[in-house]
Amino acid sequence: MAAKPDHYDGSDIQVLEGLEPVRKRPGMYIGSTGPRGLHHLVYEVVDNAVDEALAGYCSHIEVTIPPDNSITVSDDGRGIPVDEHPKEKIPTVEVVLTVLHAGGKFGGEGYKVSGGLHGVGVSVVNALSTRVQVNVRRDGKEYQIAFEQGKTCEKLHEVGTSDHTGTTVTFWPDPEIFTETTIYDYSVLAARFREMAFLNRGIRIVFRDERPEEPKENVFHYEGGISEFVKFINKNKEVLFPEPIYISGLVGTTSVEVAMQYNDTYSENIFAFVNNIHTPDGGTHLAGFNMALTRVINDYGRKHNILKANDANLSGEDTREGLAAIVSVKLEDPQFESQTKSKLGSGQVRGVVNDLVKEELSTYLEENPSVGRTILDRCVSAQRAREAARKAREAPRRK
Ligand code: 28F
Repeated sequence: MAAKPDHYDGSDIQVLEGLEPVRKRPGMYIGSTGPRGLHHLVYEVVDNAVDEALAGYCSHIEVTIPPDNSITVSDDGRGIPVDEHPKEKIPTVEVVLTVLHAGGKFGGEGYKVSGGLHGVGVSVVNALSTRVQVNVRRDGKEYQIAFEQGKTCEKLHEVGTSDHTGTTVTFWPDPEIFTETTIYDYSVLAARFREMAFLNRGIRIVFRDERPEEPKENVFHYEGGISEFVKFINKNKEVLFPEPIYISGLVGTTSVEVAMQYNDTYSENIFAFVNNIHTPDGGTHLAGFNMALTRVINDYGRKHNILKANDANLSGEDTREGLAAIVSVKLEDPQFESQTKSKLGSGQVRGVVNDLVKEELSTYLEENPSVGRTILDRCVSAQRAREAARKAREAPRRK
């Protein structure tokens, strides 16, 4: 007879409460129960497959919308473990699906690069679905387990043998929760899957819509990663040099990737991400990039006498005009500034990105003087145009 626990810790309480809190306040977990929340459910499941890919065990992810109102995500990873969970005495896969935040990585084997929900876990999807069915291919067998509104309705059982491994999750969003709509928008999902493929070079996401109205299929796979992302942004524009500049580095457990390429427009298209989450309000990663960019371009201009001694320094705006760039950082336990998690607050990232970009970009320009020259000319002309516009605004109005 196991000794009665004389204390309950967080996870016990979580198991006791089950997933009721999620159904009571879904907005707390998925932001909203409108279309955005509906799509977040898919991102949460796909993110777990992407995590398995980033851990190096999966390369192929398939997302299918069958004619009924479900959605299926499949990967060729190791398969969620089915052994009995040491503490909960039920299969691990059942713990992952029924205990809040249980899907997090065990041990130090990499960290969860979560998506828009910031890794609340697939148990949230379970709570907000009328049915979830999970098939695990592992140890030469295929297992199945199913849930209704987060509660196990079919215990784990073998359904056959399998010569490959992986996980498949099919879920039917609950119309009691998603009262506005439970119909998926293909283009919204496709845009996010394309972004995930750009941000995680090499992964392949096959997306199929089998609904009769408009059956279609897209494959998102970019070996060039964020350099291809920048080319995609510059697709219909004239670019100042053919290949985006690519910078990457790993400082401790923080990985930094930057791709940048100037085009001939006056707009600035710089997008920053943390663990694959878009941070529209920027933050320390973007600040580190902007600081380094302006510093390196000014230093290069001075060193090669393109900026004369009495020329004013180029401003941040001058150096970002016409720039398409992706700044993507991946780190453990990122600190966000705002509740909407749209701005990165982690202080040390600013210095990490700044040092890396300063080092790598200045080396790149020294090794590619024609690109260096082109960028300086572009920024100096931006500065002159801004200066002329300022003078025109300040000129006394003629009578
Ligand atoms: C269709 C969505 O969810 N794929 C997943 C894995 C693989 C492992 C795992 C997932 C370890 C114990 C917490 C397998 N073998 N696709 C997915 N693939 N979760 S989710 O482990 C879960 C953690 O519980 C896995 C060895 N280590 C990890």
